[in-house]
Amino acid sequence: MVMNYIRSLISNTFHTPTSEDMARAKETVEGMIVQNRVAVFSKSHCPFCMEAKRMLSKLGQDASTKTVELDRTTDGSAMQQHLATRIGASRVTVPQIYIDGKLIGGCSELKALHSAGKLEPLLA
Ligand SMILES: N[C@@H](CCC(=O)N[C@@H](CS)C(=O)NCC(=O)O)C(=O)O
Repeated sequence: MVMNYIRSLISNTFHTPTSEDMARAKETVEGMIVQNRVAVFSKSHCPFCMEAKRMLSKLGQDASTKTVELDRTTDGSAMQQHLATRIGASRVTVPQIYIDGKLIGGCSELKALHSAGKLEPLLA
């Protein structure tokens, strides 16, 4: 557990993703988005991510939500790069939240949808 965390930390900090890393990351990200009602690309230390995950949990979405902590995953850095590439951006922040394959945005966008009463219908 601790070794895995140290390995992913070193990998994400010092390792520039190869094309093989990027191909694997793409497959993982696209699979996660397609196979889960709610997909959350998160980092374990990120307060915005914690808030978004808490909100989804309060809305009863634990069973339908797949979360990956990019800072605790060997391909996390490559996955974050792919998340940017797939929306034509040079970089993205975390969390990146997808519902039914559609990008919702980050925590601010999730909260805005919730405040407008538009989140629950998406999750129904
Ligand atoms: N407005 C965004 C802010 C998210 C944000 O600033 N996240 C930080 C982590 S707490 C981030 O992604 N920093 C760059 C990174 O970790 O790559 C939201 O509400 O989700």
